[in-house]
Amino acid sequence: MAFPKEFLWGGATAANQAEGGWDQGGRGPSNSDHVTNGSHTVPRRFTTELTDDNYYPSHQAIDMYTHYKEDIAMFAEMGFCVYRMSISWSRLFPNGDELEPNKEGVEYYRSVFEECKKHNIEPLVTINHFENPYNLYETIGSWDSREMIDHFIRYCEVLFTEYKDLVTYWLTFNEINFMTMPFGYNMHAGKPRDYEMKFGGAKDHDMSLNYQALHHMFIASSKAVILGHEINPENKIGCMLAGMVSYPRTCHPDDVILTQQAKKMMTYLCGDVHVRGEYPSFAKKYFERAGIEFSIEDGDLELLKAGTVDFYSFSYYSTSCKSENPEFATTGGNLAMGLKNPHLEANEWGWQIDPQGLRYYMNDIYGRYQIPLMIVENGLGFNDVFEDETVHDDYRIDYLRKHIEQMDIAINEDGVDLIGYTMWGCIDLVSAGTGEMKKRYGFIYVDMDDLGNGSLKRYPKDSFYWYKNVIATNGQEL
Ligand code: P53
Repeated sequence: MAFPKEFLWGGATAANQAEGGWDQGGRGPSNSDHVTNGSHTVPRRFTTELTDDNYYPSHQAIDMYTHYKEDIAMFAEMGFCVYRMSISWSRLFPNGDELEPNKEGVEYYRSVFEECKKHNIEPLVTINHFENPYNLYETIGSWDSREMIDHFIRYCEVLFTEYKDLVTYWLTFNEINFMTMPFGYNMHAGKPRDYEMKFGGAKDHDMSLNYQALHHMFIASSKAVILGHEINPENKIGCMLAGMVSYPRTCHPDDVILTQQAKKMMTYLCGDVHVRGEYPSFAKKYFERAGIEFSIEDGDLELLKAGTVDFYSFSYYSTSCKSENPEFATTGGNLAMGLKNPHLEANEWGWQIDPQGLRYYMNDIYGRYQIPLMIVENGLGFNDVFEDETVHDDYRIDYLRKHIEQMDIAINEDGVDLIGYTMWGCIDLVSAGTGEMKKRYGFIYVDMDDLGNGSLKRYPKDSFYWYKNVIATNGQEL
Protein backbone atom coordinates (compact mmCIF):
# COMPACT_ATOMS: atom_id res chain seq x y z
CA MET A 1 0.00 0.00 0.00
CA ALA A 2 1.28 3.47 -0.74
CA PHE A 3 0.22 7.07 -1.02
CA PRO A 4 0.47 8.75 -4.44
CA LYS A 5 3.87 10.36 -5.06
CA GLU A 6 2.38 13.86 -5.27
CA PHE A 7 0.25 13.45 -2.13
CA LEU A 8 -0.08 16.77 -0.28
CA TRP A 9 0.71 16.32 3.42
CA GLY A 10 0.30 19.30 5.69
CA GLY A 11 -1.67 21.15 8.32
CA ALA A 12 -4.42 23.73 8.63
CA THR A 13 -5.37 26.85 10.58
CA ALA A 14 -7.87 29.70 10.22
CA ALA A 15 -7.24 33.42 10.67
CA ASN A 16 -9.87 34.08 13.34
CA GLN A 17 -8.43 31.27 15.48
CA ALA A 18 -4.71 31.84 14.91
CA GLU A 19 -3.81 35.21 13.46
CA GLY A 20 -4.71 37.85 16.05
CA GLY A 21 -3.44 41.38 15.40
CA TRP A 22 -7.11 42.30 15.08
CA ASP A 23 -6.55 46.07 15.17
CA GLN A 24 -3.08 46.15 13.62
CA GLY A 25 -1.94 46.98 10.10
CA GLY A 26 -5.14 48.82 9.26
CA ARG A 27 -7.39 45.78 9.81
CA GLY A 28 -11.08 46.33 10.57
CA PRO A 29 -13.16 44.21 12.97
CA SER A 30 -14.91 41.04 11.77
CA ASN A 31 -17.92 39.19 13.14
CA SER A 32 -15.53 36.72 14.84
CA ASP A 33 -14.06 39.57 16.86
CA HIS A 34 -17.45 39.88 18.55
CA VAL A 35 -17.51 36.31 19.87
CA THR A 36 -16.61 35.70 23.54
CA ASN A 37 -14.86 32.66 24.99
CA GLY A 38 -16.89 29.72 26.37
CA SER A 39 -16.33 26.15 27.53
CA HIS A 40 -17.83 22.64 27.16
CA THR A 41 -20.84 23.75 29.12
CA VAL A 42 -20.97 27.52 28.62
CA PRO A 43 -21.74 28.56 25.05
CA ARG A 44 -19.77 31.32 23.34
CA ARG A 45 -21.75 34.52 22.83
CA PHE A 46 -21.89 37.03 20.01
CA THR A 47 -22.11 40.54 21.48
CA THR A 48 -22.85 43.59 19.35
CA GLU A 49 -20.86 45.82 21.73
CA LEU A 50 -17.28 44.92 22.61
CA THR A 51 -17.00 45.28 26.38
CA ASP A 52 -14.01 45.14 28.73
CA ASP A 53 -15.56 42.50 30.96
CA ASN A 54 -15.69 40.00 28.09
CA TYR A 55 -12.73 38.15 26.60
CA TYR A 56 -12.70 37.91 22.79
CA PRO A 57 -10.15 35.21 21.86
CA SER A 58 -9.78 36.18 18.18
CA HIS A 59 -8.23 39.56 19.04
CA GLN A 60 -4.90 38.05 19.93
CA ALA A 61 -5.50 34.37 19.10
CA ILE A 62 -2.01 32.80 19.06
CA ASP A 63 -0.59 35.90 17.37
CA MET A 64 0.54 34.27 14.15
CA TYR A 65 0.38 37.84 12.87
CA THR A 66 3.83 38.37 14.33
CA HIS A 67 5.01 34.72 14.70
CA TYR A 68 4.30 33.50 11.16
CA LYS A 69 7.92 33.14 10.06
CA GLU A 70 8.80 31.02 13.06
CA ASP A 71 5.61 28.95 12.67
CA ILE A 72 6.07 28.31 8.95
CA ALA A 73 9.69 27.31 9.62
CA MET A 74 8.40 24.70 12.09
CA PHE A 75 5.87 23.43 9.52
CA ALA A 76 8.77 23.15 7.08
CA GLU A 77 10.79 21.20 9.62
CA MET A 78 7.96 18.64 9.68
CA GLY A 79 8.17 18.52 5.88
CA PHE A 80 4.77 20.06 5.06
CA CYS A 81 4.00 20.11 1.33
CA VAL A 82 0.92 22.25 1.92
CA TYR A 83 -0.29 24.72 4.53
CA ARG A 84 -4.00 25.54 4.68
CA MET A 85 -4.78 28.98 6.12
CA SER A 86 -7.52 31.54 5.74
CA ILE A 87 -7.46 35.21 4.86
CA SER A 88 -9.10 37.68 7.15
CA TRP A 89 -11.30 39.62 4.73
CA SER A 90 -11.35 42.68 7.00
CA ARG A 91 -7.54 42.87 6.89
CA LEU A 92 -7.85 43.56 3.16
CA PHE A 93 -11.14 45.46 3.27
CA PRO A 94 -11.53 46.88 6.81
CA ASN A 95 -15.16 47.88 6.23
CA GLY A 96 -15.86 45.44 3.42
CA ASP A 97 -17.26 48.09 1.10
CA GLU A 98 -14.09 49.97 0.09
CA LEU A 99 -13.24 49.93 -3.59
CA GLU A 100 -9.49 49.56 -2.99
CA PRO A 101 -7.83 47.17 -0.55
CA ASN A 102 -5.73 48.09 2.49
CA LYS A 103 -2.17 47.91 1.10
CA GLU A 104 -0.65 46.84 4.39
CA GLY A 105 -2.99 43.86 4.52
CA VAL A 106 -2.18 42.87 0.94
CA GLU A 107 1.55 43.02 1.72
CA TYR A 108 1.11 41.04 4.92
CA TYR A 109 -0.37 38.00 3.16
CA ARG A 110 2.14 38.33 0.31
CA SER A 111 4.87 38.00 2.89
CA VAL A 112 3.16 34.94 4.45
CA PHE A 113 2.89 33.22 1.04
CA GLU A 114 6.49 34.11 0.16
CA GLU A 115 7.59 32.56 3.42
CA CYS A 116 5.71 29.36 2.47
CA LYS A 117 7.30 29.30 -0.99
CA LYS A 118 10.74 29.82 0.51
CA HIS A 119 10.18 26.52 2.34
CA ASN A 120 8.58 24.77 -0.66
CA ILE A 121 5.20 24.77 1.02
CA GLU A 122 2.16 25.18 -1.21
CA PRO A 123 -0.39 27.53 0.37
CA LEU A 124 -4.02 26.37 0.34
CA VAL A 125 -6.15 29.42 0.99
CA THR A 126 -9.63 29.43 2.50
CA ILE A 127 -11.18 32.62 1.22
CA ASN A 128 -13.96 32.67 3.80
CA HIS A 129 -13.60 30.87 7.15
CA PHE A 130 -16.52 32.00 9.36
CA GLU A 131 -15.35 35.60 9.05
CA ASN A 132 -16.72 38.71 7.34
CA PRO A 133 -16.09 42.44 7.91
CA TYR A 134 -18.28 43.49 10.84
CA ASN A 135 -19.37 46.66 9.09
CA LEU A 136 -21.17 44.56 6.47
CA TYR A 137 -23.21 42.94 9.27
CA GLU A 138 -24.23 46.31 10.61
CA THR A 139 -24.96 47.95 7.30
CA ILE A 140 -26.42 45.25 5.04
CA GLY A 141 -26.94 42.21 7.30
CA SER A 142 -24.04 40.26 5.79
CA TRP A 143 -25.12 37.27 3.63
CA ASP A 144 -28.79 38.16 4.08
CA SER A 145 -28.09 40.70 1.39
CA ARG A 146 -27.37 40.00 -2.24
CA GLU A 147 -25.10 43.02 -2.22
CA MET A 148 -22.64 40.92 -0.21
CA ILE A 149 -21.77 39.02 -3.40
CA ASP A 150 -20.28 42.11 -5.07
CA HIS A 151 -18.17 42.94 -2.01
CA PHE A 152 -17.00 39.34 -1.87
CA ILE A 153 -16.06 39.21 -5.55
CA ARG A 154 -14.11 42.48 -5.27
CA TYR A 155 -12.19 40.84 -2.43
CA CYS A 156 -11.64 37.66 -4.48
CA GLU A 157 -10.38 39.65 -7.44
CA VAL A 158 -7.69 41.18 -5.23
CA LEU A 159 -6.69 37.71 -3.99
CA PHE A 160 -6.53 36.12 -7.44
CA THR A 161 -4.57 38.98 -9.01
CA GLU A 162 -2.22 39.96 -6.16
CA TYR A 163 -1.26 36.36 -5.34
CA LYS A 164 -1.40 34.94 -8.86
CA ASP A 165 2.21 33.74 -8.73
CA LEU A 166 2.06 32.51 -5.15
CA VAL A 167 -1.23 30.63 -4.67
CA THR A 168 -3.02 28.11 -6.89
CA TYR A 169 -5.10 26.11 -4.36
CA TRP A 170 -8.20 27.88 -3.03
CA LEU A 171 -11.33 27.00 -1.07
CA THR A 172 -14.35 29.28 -1.22
CA PHE A 173 -16.43 28.86 1.99
CA ASN A 174 -15.40 26.83 5.03
CA GLU A 175 -18.02 24.26 6.08
CA ILE A 176 -20.70 25.90 3.96
CA ASN A 177 -23.14 23.09 4.79
CA PHE A 178 -23.52 24.40 8.38
CA MET A 179 -25.98 26.75 6.69
CA THR A 180 -28.46 23.87 6.48
CA MET A 181 -28.73 23.98 10.28
CA PRO A 182 -29.95 26.92 12.42
CA PHE A 183 -26.47 27.22 13.99
CA GLY A 184 -24.86 27.93 10.62
CA TYR A 185 -26.70 31.21 10.34
CA ASN A 186 -24.87 32.45 13.45
CA MET A 187 -21.53 31.09 12.25
CA HIS A 188 -21.64 32.40 8.68
CA ALA A 189 -24.37 34.96 8.21
CA GLY A 190 -26.14 36.36 11.25
CA LYS A 191 -27.58 39.74 12.04
CA PRO A 192 -25.89 42.10 14.52
CA ARG A 193 -27.80 41.09 17.66
CA ASP A 194 -26.60 39.27 20.79
CA TYR A 195 -26.97 35.50 20.80
CA GLU A 196 -25.47 32.25 22.05
CA MET A 197 -23.34 30.20 19.66
CA LYS A 198 -24.96 26.80 20.18
CA PHE A 199 -24.85 23.93 17.75
CA GLY A 200 -28.59 23.34 17.97
CA GLY A 201 -29.37 27.04 17.50
CA ALA A 202 -32.63 28.74 18.40
CA LYS A 203 -35.74 26.55 18.16
CA ASP A 204 -37.90 29.20 16.52
CA HIS A 205 -35.25 30.14 13.96
CA ASP A 206 -36.61 30.88 10.46
CA MET A 207 -34.69 28.57 8.11
CA SER A 208 -35.67 30.66 5.07
CA LEU A 209 -33.01 33.11 6.31
CA ASN A 210 -30.39 30.36 6.11
CA TYR A 211 -31.32 29.25 2.62
CA GLN A 212 -31.46 32.80 1.27
CA ALA A 213 -28.02 33.53 2.71
CA LEU A 214 -26.75 30.15 1.51
CA HIS A 215 -28.02 30.89 -1.99
CA HIS A 216 -26.04 34.14 -1.96
CA MET A 217 -22.97 32.22 -0.80
CA PHE A 218 -23.45 29.64 -3.59
CA ILE A 219 -23.61 32.42 -6.18
CA ALA A 220 -20.57 34.08 -4.61
CA SER A 221 -18.70 30.78 -4.73
CA SER A 222 -19.60 30.14 -8.38
CA LYS A 223 -18.60 33.65 -9.41
CA ALA A 224 -15.33 33.23 -7.53
CA VAL A 225 -14.62 29.93 -9.31
CA ILE A 226 -15.33 31.51 -12.71
CA LEU A 227 -13.20 34.59 -11.95
CA GLY A 228 -10.38 32.55 -10.44
CA HIS A 229 -10.16 30.40 -13.56
CA GLU A 230 -10.23 33.48 -15.80
CA ILE A 231 -7.40 35.18 -13.92
CA ASN A 232 -5.28 32.05 -13.72
CA PRO A 233 -6.32 28.88 -15.56
CA GLU A 234 -3.90 26.99 -13.30
CA ASN A 235 -6.03 27.77 -10.24
CA LYS A 236 -7.62 24.80 -8.49
CA ILE A 237 -10.64 25.94 -6.57
CA GLY A 238 -12.50 23.66 -4.22
CA CYS A 239 -15.56 23.64 -2.00
CA MET A 240 -15.34 22.82 1.70
CA LEU A 241 -17.96 20.94 3.69
CA ALA A 242 -18.15 19.71 7.25
CA GLY A 243 -17.89 15.94 6.88
CA MET A 244 -20.76 15.12 9.18
CA VAL A 245 -21.44 11.38 9.24
CA SER A 246 -24.46 9.83 10.95
CA TYR A 247 -25.33 6.18 11.34
CA PRO A 248 -28.80 4.81 12.06
CA ARG A 249 -28.81 4.08 15.80
CA THR A 250 -30.82 0.89 15.14
CA CYS A 251 -31.63 -1.16 12.05
CA HIS A 252 -35.27 -0.10 12.30
CA PRO A 253 -36.16 1.16 8.81
CA ASP A 254 -37.45 4.39 10.41
CA ASP A 255 -33.95 5.11 11.68
CA VAL A 256 -32.36 4.22 8.35
CA ILE A 257 -34.68 6.56 6.47
CA LEU A 258 -34.23 9.33 9.03
CA THR A 259 -30.46 9.10 8.66
CA GLN A 260 -30.59 9.03 4.88
CA GLN A 261 -32.90 12.04 4.71
CA ALA A 262 -30.67 14.01 7.08
CA LYS A 263 -27.61 13.20 4.98
CA LYS A 264 -29.25 14.46 1.82
CA MET A 265 -29.89 17.91 3.30
CA MET A 266 -26.70 18.07 5.38
CA THR A 267 -24.25 16.89 2.72
CA TYR A 268 -25.63 16.29 -0.75
CA LEU A 269 -27.48 19.60 -1.06
CA CYS A 270 -24.27 21.67 -0.85
CA GLY A 271 -22.18 19.02 -2.59
CA ASP A 272 -24.59 18.88 -5.53
CA VAL A 273 -24.72 22.65 -5.99
CA HIS A 274 -20.93 22.98 -5.80
CA VAL A 275 -20.00 19.94 -7.88
CA ARG A 276 -22.96 19.32 -10.19
CA GLY A 277 -23.97 22.97 -10.41
CA GLU A 278 -27.62 22.49 -9.53
CA TYR A 279 -30.04 22.22 -6.65
CA PRO A 280 -31.04 18.56 -6.26
CA SER A 281 -34.70 17.59 -6.73
CA PHE A 282 -35.06 16.42 -3.11
CA ALA A 283 -34.10 19.90 -1.87
CA LYS A 284 -36.78 21.57 -3.98
CA LYS A 285 -39.36 19.18 -2.49
CA TYR A 286 -38.03 19.78 1.00
CA PHE A 287 -38.27 23.55 0.61
CA GLU A 288 -41.91 23.24 -0.54
CA ARG A 289 -42.81 20.91 2.32
CA ALA A 290 -41.07 22.95 5.01
CA GLY A 291 -42.41 26.27 3.71
CA ILE A 292 -38.91 27.57 3.02
CA GLU A 293 -38.88 30.45 0.59
CA PHE A 294 -36.02 32.42 -0.87
CA SER A 295 -35.42 34.27 -4.08
CA ILE A 296 -33.38 32.97 -6.97
CA GLU A 297 -32.80 35.61 -9.64
CA ASP A 298 -32.67 35.21 -13.40
CA GLY A 299 -29.30 33.93 -14.47
CA ASP A 300 -28.49 32.38 -11.07
CA LEU A 301 -29.03 28.78 -12.15
CA GLU A 302 -26.73 29.33 -15.15
CA LEU A 303 -24.08 30.78 -12.84
CA LEU A 304 -24.25 27.75 -10.55
CA LYS A 305 -23.80 25.50 -13.56
CA ALA A 306 -20.82 27.48 -14.87
CA GLY A 307 -18.97 27.85 -11.56
CA THR A 308 -18.51 24.25 -10.42
CA VAL A 309 -15.50 23.36 -8.30
CA ASP A 310 -12.32 21.49 -9.24
CA PHE A 311 -12.15 19.38 -6.10
CA TYR A 312 -14.17 18.56 -2.97
CA SER A 313 -12.60 19.24 0.40
CA PHE A 314 -13.99 18.50 3.84
CA SER A 315 -13.35 18.37 7.57
CA TYR A 316 -13.69 15.11 9.43
CA TYR A 317 -13.56 14.59 13.20
CA SER A 318 -16.20 12.20 14.43
CA THR A 319 -19.52 10.49 13.78
CA SER A 320 -22.79 10.17 15.65
CA CYS A 321 -26.11 8.35 15.37
CA LYS A 322 -29.71 9.14 14.64
CA SER A 323 -32.94 7.52 15.78
CA GLU A 324 -36.66 8.18 15.90
CA ASN A 325 -36.58 6.71 19.40
CA PRO A 326 -36.11 9.62 21.85
CA GLU A 327 -34.66 7.39 24.56
CA PHE A 328 -31.10 7.22 23.26
CA ALA A 329 -28.49 9.56 24.79
CA THR A 330 -26.93 12.48 22.92
CA THR A 331 -23.19 13.09 22.52
CA GLY A 332 -23.39 15.95 25.05
CA GLY A 333 -21.62 19.29 25.40
CA ASN A 334 -22.71 22.60 23.91
CA LEU A 335 -22.00 21.26 20.44
CA ALA A 336 -24.01 18.02 20.81
CA MET A 337 -24.18 16.74 17.27
CA GLY A 338 -26.30 13.61 17.54
CA LEU A 339 -26.72 10.40 19.51
CA LYS A 340 -24.03 8.35 21.21
CA ASN A 341 -22.68 5.29 19.46
CA PRO A 342 -22.11 2.45 21.98
CA HIS A 343 -19.19 1.13 19.89
CA LEU A 344 -17.13 4.33 19.99
CA GLU A 345 -15.07 6.28 22.54
CA ALA A 346 -15.36 10.06 22.80
CA ASN A 347 -12.98 12.86 23.79
CA GLU A 348 -13.68 15.25 26.68
CA TRP A 349 -15.88 17.39 24.42
CA GLY A 350 -18.07 14.43 23.44
CA TRP A 351 -16.62 14.06 19.92
CA GLN A 352 -16.70 10.33 19.16
CA ILE A 353 -13.61 8.85 17.55
CA ASP A 354 -14.32 6.81 14.43
CA PRO A 355 -11.50 6.28 11.89
CA GLN A 356 -13.64 3.98 9.73
CA GLY A 357 -16.23 6.73 9.41
CA LEU A 358 -13.64 8.61 7.36
CA ARG A 359 -13.42 5.72 4.88
CA TYR A 360 -17.21 5.51 4.79
CA TYR A 361 -17.51 9.24 4.04
CA MET A 362 -14.85 9.24 1.31
CA ASN A 363 -16.49 6.30 -0.45
CA ASP A 364 -19.87 7.96 -0.24
CA ILE A 365 -18.65 11.31 -1.60
CA TYR A 366 -16.31 9.95 -4.25
CA GLY A 367 -19.00 7.53 -5.37
CA ARG A 368 -21.40 10.42 -5.93
CA TYR A 369 -19.07 13.04 -7.43
CA GLN A 370 -16.01 11.34 -8.92
CA ILE A 371 -13.77 14.38 -8.48
CA PRO A 372 -10.57 14.61 -6.40
CA LEU A 373 -11.08 14.78 -2.63
CA MET A 374 -8.96 16.55 -0.05
CA ILE A 375 -9.21 16.17 3.73
CA VAL A 376 -8.53 19.69 4.95
CA GLU A 377 -9.30 19.16 8.64
CA ASN A 378 -8.91 16.16 10.91
CA GLY A 379 -7.52 15.87 14.39
CA LEU A 380 -8.09 15.39 18.08
CA GLY A 381 -8.91 18.16 20.51
CA PHE A 382 -7.29 17.31 23.83
CA ASN A 383 -6.41 19.03 27.09
CA ASP A 384 -2.67 18.34 26.79
CA VAL A 385 -0.29 18.18 29.76
CA PHE A 386 2.79 20.33 29.16
CA GLU A 387 5.86 18.91 30.93
CA ASP A 388 9.62 19.06 30.31
CA GLU A 389 8.98 21.68 27.59
CA THR A 390 6.91 19.22 25.54
CA VAL A 391 3.71 17.16 25.41
CA HIS A 392 3.74 13.36 25.27
CA ASP A 393 0.67 13.07 23.06
CA ASP A 394 0.57 9.39 22.15
CA TYR A 395 -3.28 9.63 22.15
CA ARG A 396 -3.04 12.18 19.30
CA ILE A 397 -0.56 10.02 17.39
CA ASP A 398 -2.91 7.06 17.83
CA TYR A 399 -5.90 9.08 16.53
CA LEU A 400 -4.02 10.36 13.49
CA ARG A 401 -2.41 7.00 12.69
CA LYS A 402 -5.79 5.26 12.61
CA HIS A 403 -7.29 7.93 10.34
CA ILE A 404 -4.32 7.87 7.96
CA GLU A 405 -4.62 4.06 7.78
CA GLN A 406 -8.21 4.50 6.61
CA MET A 407 -7.05 6.99 3.97
CA ASP A 408 -4.61 4.39 2.70
CA ILE A 409 -7.40 1.81 2.48
CA ALA A 410 -9.72 4.27 0.72
CA ILE A 411 -7.06 5.04 -1.87
CA ASN A 412 -5.64 1.57 -2.41
CA GLU A 413 -8.59 -0.75 -1.82
CA ASP A 414 -11.54 1.46 -2.68
CA GLY A 415 -9.99 3.50 -5.50
CA VAL A 416 -10.81 6.91 -4.03
CA ASP A 417 -8.88 9.83 -5.59
CA LEU A 418 -7.61 11.50 -2.42
CA ILE A 419 -5.03 14.21 -3.15
CA GLY A 420 -4.12 15.65 0.22
CA TYR A 421 -4.45 15.83 3.97
CA THR A 422 -4.09 18.90 6.19
CA MET A 423 -4.32 18.04 9.86
CA TRP A 424 -6.44 20.59 11.76
CA GLY A 425 -4.81 23.01 14.14
CA CYS A 426 -1.28 21.88 13.30
CA ILE A 427 -0.25 24.52 15.82
CA ASP A 428 -2.47 24.92 18.93
CA LEU A 429 -5.11 27.57 18.34
CA VAL A 430 -8.41 28.88 19.69
CA SER A 431 -11.30 26.41 19.44
CA ALA A 432 -14.05 27.56 17.07
CA GLY A 433 -16.76 25.79 19.03
CA THR A 434 -15.85 26.79 22.58
CA GLY A 435 -13.29 29.60 22.27
CA GLU A 436 -11.00 27.68 24.63
CA MET A 437 -7.27 27.31 24.22
CA LYS A 438 -7.13 24.07 26.18
CA LYS A 439 -8.94 22.15 23.43
CA ARG A 440 -5.62 21.66 21.68
CA TYR A 441 -5.02 19.95 18.33
CA GLY A 442 -1.43 20.87 17.49
CA PHE A 443 1.85 19.19 16.68
CA ILE A 444 3.17 22.41 18.21
CA TYR A 445 2.29 23.49 21.74
CA VAL A 446 1.62 27.20 22.31
CA ASP A 447 2.14 28.53 25.82
CA MET A 448 -1.14 30.36 26.29
CA ASP A 449 -4.21 29.72 28.46
CA ASP A 450 -7.95 30.16 27.96
CA LEU A 451 -7.78 33.84 28.83
CA GLY A 452 -4.82 34.65 26.60
CA ASN A 453 -2.13 34.60 29.31
CA GLY A 454 1.23 33.00 28.59
CA SER A 455 4.52 33.58 26.81
CA LEU A 456 3.13 32.46 23.40
CA LYS A 457 6.31 30.40 23.03
CA ARG A 458 6.09 27.42 20.67
CA TYR A 459 7.28 23.86 21.54
CA PRO A 460 7.19 20.69 19.39
CA LYS A 461 5.13 17.84 20.89
CA ASP A 462 5.95 14.14 20.42
CA SER A 463 3.47 14.09 17.51
CA PHE A 464 5.62 16.70 15.73
CA TYR A 465 8.43 14.18 15.24
CA TRP A 466 5.99 11.37 14.48
CA TYR A 467 4.30 13.38 11.69
CA LYS A 468 7.69 14.44 10.33
CA ASN A 469 8.48 10.76 9.79
CA VAL A 470 5.03 10.06 8.30
CA ILE A 471 5.68 12.73 5.67
CA ALA A 472 9.30 11.67 5.10
CA THR A 473 8.15 8.09 4.38
CA ASN A 474 5.08 9.28 2.41
CA GLY A 475 2.76 7.50 4.83
CA GLN A 476 4.65 4.21 4.85
CA GLU A 477 5.68 4.45 8.50
CA LEU A 478 2.77 5.23 10.75
P1 P53 B 1 -13.37 23.11 17.46
C1 P53 B 1 -18.32 21.94 14.87
C2 P53 B 1 -18.39 20.68 14.32
C3 P53 B 1 -17.53 20.30 13.31
C4 P53 B 1 -16.59 21.19 12.84
O1 P53 B 1 -13.65 22.53 16.01
C5 P53 B 1 -16.52 22.45 13.36
C6 P53 B 1 -17.39 22.84 14.37
C7 P53 B 1 -17.32 24.20 14.97
O2 P53 B 1 -16.76 24.08 16.21
O3 P53 B 1 -15.67 23.38 12.88
C8 P53 B 1 -14.47 23.04 12.24
O4 P53 B 1 -12.41 24.23 17.28
C9 P53 B 1 -13.93 24.36 11.77
C10 P53 B 1 -12.71 24.82 12.50
C11 P53 B 1 -12.73 24.28 13.91
C12 P53 B 1 -12.66 22.77 13.84
O5 P53 B 1 -13.75 22.24 13.11
O6 P53 B 1 -14.69 23.55 17.96
O7 P53 B 1 -13.74 24.46 10.38
O8 P53 B 1 -12.65 26.21 12.42
O9 P53 B 1 -11.73 24.78 14.73
C13 P53 B 1 -12.61 22.08 15.19
O10 P53 B 1 -12.79 21.98 18.25
